Amino acid sequence: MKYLFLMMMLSISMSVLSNDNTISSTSDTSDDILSNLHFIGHLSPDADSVMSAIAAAKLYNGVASISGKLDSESSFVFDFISRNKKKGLVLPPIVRVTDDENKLLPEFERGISWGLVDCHQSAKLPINLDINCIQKIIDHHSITSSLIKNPTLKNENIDITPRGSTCTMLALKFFESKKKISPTYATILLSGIISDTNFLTMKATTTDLDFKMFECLKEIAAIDDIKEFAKKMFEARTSAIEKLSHSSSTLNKLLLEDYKEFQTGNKRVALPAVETTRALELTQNLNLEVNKREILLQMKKLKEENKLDHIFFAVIDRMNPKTYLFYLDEDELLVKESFQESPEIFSDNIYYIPKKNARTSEIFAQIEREIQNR
Ligand SMILES: [Mn+2]
Repeated sequence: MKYLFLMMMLSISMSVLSNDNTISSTSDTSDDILSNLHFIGHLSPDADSVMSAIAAAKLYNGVASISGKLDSESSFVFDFISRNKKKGLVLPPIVRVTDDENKLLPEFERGISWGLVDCHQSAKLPINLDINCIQKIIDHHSITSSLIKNPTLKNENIDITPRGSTCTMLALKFFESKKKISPTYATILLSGIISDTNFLTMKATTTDLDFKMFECLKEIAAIDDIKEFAKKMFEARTSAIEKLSHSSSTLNKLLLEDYKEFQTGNKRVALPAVETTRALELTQNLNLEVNKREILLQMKKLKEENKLDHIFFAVIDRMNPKTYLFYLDEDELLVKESFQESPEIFSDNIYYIPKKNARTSEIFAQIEREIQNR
């Protein structure tokens, strides 16, 4: 019965796939060059990049790798798998290939062929990773001009298709290849989808295929209460973030938790952000005088060190999308004018943006429009 349901779901998703305009090739070649690839996601990994590296390694007989420290959501998923051994879940292997400075360890610098998941830009990879050794790319982010240029990377080995998560793309590839997905790998793939689509609530990026793959995987995974699972995953991230906010000596790490820089015209803008299920509580804590002073000091430091024109720090709520935006004095006018339609001062140097589905990219788009209008 379950199998029949899966096949039904899959035939629906196949028709969706053939009707939309993906830029990718869906046939995966079985070149020699593709055997034993090390699959790797972006630096500062999130659950989607970790889980898609694990899934791709399974699907293509490669090695799952991680650049940087395991994030708190992925670590929750690994704990969940370990706790559910009796249900047949088995912890999949993954190798950390970088040191604490985010550089590839010497043994991974040469003689390794890489498969990229969840990213297609060299700026998001360890600085000493040779891009000429990248032989495959699977990414759900919209294609940018900074797509890696490697003459030996064949077009048919690049799949960049806008989806809610890379795990959605890999789930489809599993089903298409008719390889069996075990409950462990269904859990792995589900976790990536849950994290990147914010449990399928991220309207701007979540596609029909994300919903369909989610349903198919849910049938296979050994998770009793998927909603509770998602909630606990987000809680794990929230507690890790809150821990960093408890002492002024770790507040700088909070800014580096998800640090992103953007270029607009000749202006360089950084928008570090944290996503939490308790954004108001976190912001109230960060608004305490000693904490706020430290946050603003660290922002100034980053601005100088990275030669930025502007820097903002966003605390984003995952459950009821809204954002608290920290800004430096000199950017007060820019922020005010960027968010004219819903301005609200939470406190000095903190703006409250009651916007649905706030993401760093949307916040940046608002600021970028204002910078360009100046
Ligand atoms: Mn992703």
